[in-house]
Amino acid sequence: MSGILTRRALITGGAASAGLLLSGCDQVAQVPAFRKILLSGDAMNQGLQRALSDRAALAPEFSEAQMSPRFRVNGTHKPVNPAYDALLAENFASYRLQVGGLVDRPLALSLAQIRGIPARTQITRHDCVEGWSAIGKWHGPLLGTILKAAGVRSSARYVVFTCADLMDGKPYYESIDLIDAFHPQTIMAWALNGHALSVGHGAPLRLRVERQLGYKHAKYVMKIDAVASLAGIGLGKGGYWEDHVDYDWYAGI
Ligand SMILES: Nc1nc2c(c(=O)[nH]1)N[C@H]1C(S)=C(S)[C@@H](COP(=O)(O)O)O[C@H]1N2
Ligand SMILES: [Mo]
Repeated sequence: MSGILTRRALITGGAASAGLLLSGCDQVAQVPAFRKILLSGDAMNQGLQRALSDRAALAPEFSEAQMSPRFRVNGTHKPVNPAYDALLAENFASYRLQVGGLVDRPLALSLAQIRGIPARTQITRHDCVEGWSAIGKWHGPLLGTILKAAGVRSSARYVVFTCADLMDGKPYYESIDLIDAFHPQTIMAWALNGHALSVGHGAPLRLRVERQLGYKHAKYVMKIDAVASLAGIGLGKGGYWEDHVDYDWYAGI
């Protein structure tokens, strides 16, 4: 076995493959081939290496006692989208997370399959640029585990999230680079504070990218695409707010 996750391992989710997934995702950041992709080419220099090691730092995690009594809902409270209504009406039974773009093995994962992937639980602080924060306990598989299963091609540089809520008739979207995508705290969360995500918090699945500001944490994620460039996404700045209100694309804190 090469150590690269197979789609079968992800989908069968048995005990043996679960162990494989777990060890696989722990190792992702260390995999020499992967680091080589990140550091290849002309950009390889000391400054980049320093940036990379800083960016591998972990966001603070908190104790249960520090959790906020209430976690505010912000942005979309409920997508106004008949397709989303239909999914919600059957409790997301026919929801499929599409994983595509520059991948060798496109995936369409049901919620049951996603819930079968070994998950991480993390109590972190969410910081919204609108001036509020909340500490909550998020649970879900590493985005890196899913991307490994899909086989992200070496030509990819970013992952783009397409959401179910429509802004001016078009889906909300966000993007992060592969460093954040494979960060050990970047998860696709399906639970908050021990309960399946509410509609307000992005049911059935939302991104947690813990070292970045709140608007990067895409809710209602329907599709994840690996891409080489953000030029063709929305208006080209990589996210709805980046394109429309001039928020920074890199919202690392
Ligand atoms: N799809 C989608 N994702 C989104 C938003 C949104 O409006 N639509 N708002 C963003 C902003 S600005 C914040 S602060 C958080 C809020 O997440 P919460 O509602 O779970 O607190 O979601 C982010 N992700
Ligand atoms: Mo926000």
